[in-house]
Amino acid sequence: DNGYKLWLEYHKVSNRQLAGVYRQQLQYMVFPASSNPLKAAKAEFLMGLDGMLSVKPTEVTNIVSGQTIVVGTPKSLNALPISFPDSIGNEGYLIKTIFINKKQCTLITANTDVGVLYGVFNFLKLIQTNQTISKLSVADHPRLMYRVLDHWDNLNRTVERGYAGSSIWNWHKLPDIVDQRYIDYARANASVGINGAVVNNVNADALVLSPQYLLKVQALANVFRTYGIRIYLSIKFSSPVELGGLKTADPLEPEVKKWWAGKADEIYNYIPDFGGFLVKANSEGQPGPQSYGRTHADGANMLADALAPHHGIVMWRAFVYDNKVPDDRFKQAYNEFKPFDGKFKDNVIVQVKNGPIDFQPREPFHPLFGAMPNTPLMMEFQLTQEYLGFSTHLVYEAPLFAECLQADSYRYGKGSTVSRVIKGDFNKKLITGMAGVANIGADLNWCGHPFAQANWYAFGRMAWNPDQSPAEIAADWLGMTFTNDESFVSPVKKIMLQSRENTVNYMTPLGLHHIMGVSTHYGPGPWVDNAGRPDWNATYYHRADSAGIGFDRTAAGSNALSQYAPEVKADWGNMKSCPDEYLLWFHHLSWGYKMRSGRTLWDELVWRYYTGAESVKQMGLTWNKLQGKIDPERFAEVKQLMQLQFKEAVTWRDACVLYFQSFSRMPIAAGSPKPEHLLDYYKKLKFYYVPGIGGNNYMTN
Ligand code: BDP
Repeated sequence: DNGYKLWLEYHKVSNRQLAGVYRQQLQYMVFPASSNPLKAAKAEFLMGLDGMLSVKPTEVTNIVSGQTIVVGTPKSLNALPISFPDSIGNEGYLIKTIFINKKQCTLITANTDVGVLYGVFNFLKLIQTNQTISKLSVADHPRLMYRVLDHWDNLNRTVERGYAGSSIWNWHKLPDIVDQRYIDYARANASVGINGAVVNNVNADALVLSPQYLLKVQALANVFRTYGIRIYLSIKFSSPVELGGLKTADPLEPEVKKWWAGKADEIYNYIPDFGGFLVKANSEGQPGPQSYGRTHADGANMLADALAPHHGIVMWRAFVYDNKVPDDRFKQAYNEFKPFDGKFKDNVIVQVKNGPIDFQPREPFHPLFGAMPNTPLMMEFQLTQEYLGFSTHLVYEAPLFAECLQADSYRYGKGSTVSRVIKGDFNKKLITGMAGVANIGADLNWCGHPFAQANWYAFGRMAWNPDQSPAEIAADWLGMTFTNDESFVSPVKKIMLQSRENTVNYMTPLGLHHIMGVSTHYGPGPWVDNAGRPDWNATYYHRADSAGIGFDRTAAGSNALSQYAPEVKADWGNMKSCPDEYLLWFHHLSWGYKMRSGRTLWDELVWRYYTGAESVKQMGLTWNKLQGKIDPERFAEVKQLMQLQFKEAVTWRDACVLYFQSFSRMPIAAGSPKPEHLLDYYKKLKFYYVPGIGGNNYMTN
């Protein structure tokens, strides 16, 4: 098994008795399908049942018997005497055991065709995870409107921060060749409710808006539409100059506004349901409104005006930093965006990374969440493992997502979690959304590491409902992807749930951050102090010296904590109440500082590094015992990956412990294996040609 089928394996139901019960309940079906989404839903339904049960329900147009499955919208099923609920919205669905003409049937219904598709995927999931289907009453709907994958894919098919091969979009062959992969991609997305895809890198090439490329984009949009997915493009703010030959891209210039309005009209000619633009402006060298003395609001609103007649949106990124905040990069996005609260047009959503720096293994939630009551904020998570060991390390990210989503911003009193903020609980007028930077490439198994697929899956589930539990999602994913055998699911679920904490421990324990190798972000680089800019250096973030370690962000330091609500500021600002997990994010502490555990800070740091690496070893031992429970290909692949991960975790541990020891001058606790090499060895390690920035050269190695 090469993993290509993702969680849509539809493997045989191995419990024969259960399979018999399912077959019994699936003898007939009423499934009229005239639209593309309904046809896709029906094809999926039949494929799933065939795979799992080798059964094909007899198609009927009326209820002739019980054991009939009835699938459709009020419109497509209008011939049947069914009372439909109307509370499930446009994308919600209902799966319910009902009686029609006194015969017991299973109804899968929704108000829209795409809702039916979601219902079908969820019905199949019940069988995939061996649930009973005899007394069903499942009603569900998405809590967020825009559930979008952001591909950082360049037009030359390199993928910025992509670790799963080249881009799946074959721009060269598009629009003539429509690869089956595009369809399978769309199926996978629809199965978890993802309804948008930004197909090109945020560091955008203006070329993507040329007629030649719009035709290619149109071909993808035509595939996606069937599966309820809208296509979006990242745009380069200076496109009017580069593509349109104008002298300026100043958003307040009438000719610039006209150019964008014309471009929007042109795009909608090709793609009537085009989603809109994603914009990275005035960040990491990208052009933006500030290049012309204008503001983020000026830039975003100008584009919003161009898209509004067509119902498109602008996703304007808050990931901005340059040298403007000399004391702390942490503070820049808040400083730049907070003053514009309420100043953005209704179809603008500000896309904010989960944390204030950049997708670190652990970050506190971004202070903008809750701080802009009149502005829609879209969560941006990173699925691709830029700072989490690329596609070599098993890191299940749902716990990272949940930690951020369930964090309390206190902005509207106790219980105003980030999840509630992004769901628009405190301002019902706002549009809502979540974006995930995709971890998908042309590798056979899509994501590089078989377990990285779980992050794509979990992202979709949590974009649909940000409050879902990582444990439940992991269990579903394992059952659908590998097997429902509890003797496999139970230990592997534990591995998954523990995996992110392991990685935090062997990379950046106790609130350390951004100490990876410069630019590529691969491997340890806590010693990096000569990058192009101060805030690209690891030393800027950890501030280790002979007295101690950590970034003081209290009032005595950069005071970044003042960007949070008073409750959060008080909690994290006091080293006694600040959780260990965030300690060095906010405090510079002496090496001898007494931790909650009773250990000194130095001993605790070392202990975490060792525990992290040790847990990877344990994970590997657990995995090895599971041989025979899943297919040999994926078993062997994961086994090797875990061995490599352990090797790399040890490198991380030894490099960091030795480096920090050069400041603390304290010993590694007795009993721990000594690092194999001297610090200098780790400093000199070179990782040639590791995947990195791809075709963009705004940063150099
Ligand atoms: C950082 C990446 C860089 C991206 C940037 C972004 O290192 O490659 O372009 O984020 O989000 O994480 O724009």
